[in-house]
Amino acid sequence: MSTFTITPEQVSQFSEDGYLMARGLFDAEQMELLFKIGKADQEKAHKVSAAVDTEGRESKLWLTADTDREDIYNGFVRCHRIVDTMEAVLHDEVYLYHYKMMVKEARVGGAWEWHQDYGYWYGNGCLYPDMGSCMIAVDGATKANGCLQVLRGSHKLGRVDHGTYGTQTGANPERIEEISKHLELVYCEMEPGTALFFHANTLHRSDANNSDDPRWTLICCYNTRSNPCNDLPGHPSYSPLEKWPDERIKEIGRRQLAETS
Ligand SMILES: O=C(O)CCC(=O)C(=O)O
Repeated sequence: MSTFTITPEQVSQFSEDGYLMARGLFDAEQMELLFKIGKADQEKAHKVSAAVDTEGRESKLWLTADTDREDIYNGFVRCHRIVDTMEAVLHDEVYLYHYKMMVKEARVGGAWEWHQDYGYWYGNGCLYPDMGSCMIAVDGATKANGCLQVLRGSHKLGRVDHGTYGTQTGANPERIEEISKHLELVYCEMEPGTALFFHANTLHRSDANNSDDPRWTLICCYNTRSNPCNDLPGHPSYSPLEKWPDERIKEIGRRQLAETS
């Protein structure tokens, strides 16, 4: 399979913008395996929980920090093309903080309010915002089905005050209004297999899904080794992450799919 190595220009772009889009980071077979296994996964379906948006709609996800299994999710969260990229943009060794499937179903999936992930993770005792996420499109993500939106360069603002909006942790709306006058709003439309790396202080949100198309994304979140953090369920403190060759995604995925079908 093809290799992916982030270039120095892309590292600079991440430092400037607070995010980096890697189009086609994963190929069609990798994505078909994740799609089929993820959508049929009854164990994870039972773990789905909802955060309610300000309109009362449910934004659903499952989240885990489980690294004990040799499954397709671990194939993704441990793969070099994600972990090496994250280490390059965060300038440190990273470990897995958790991973989650954002389950934005057609017609019913709710919105995510403006926030920084560090708005959530600050409360977990993470001392620095030196953390990041990689969002992988499982379905195509478009404006119509509620793709991620980011404010370009917002990671440079530092941590914005957060409160509770619906049942979500959200950034202060007056502050967002002011920031929006100055920073560009970018809709991150993504084909399946495209990945978006973004900094923990990058302001982001997404609309509710009013379309007929589901919008599932797998988000792999990492903390840096030198960032002290409380050891909480689903939000662990440092333990080394063994990286796996990218080829393992297909090896594991083919086996897992055969076992489950
Ligand atoms: O799935 C989305 O649209 C938003 C996800 C998000 O904001 C998050 O996980 O921090």
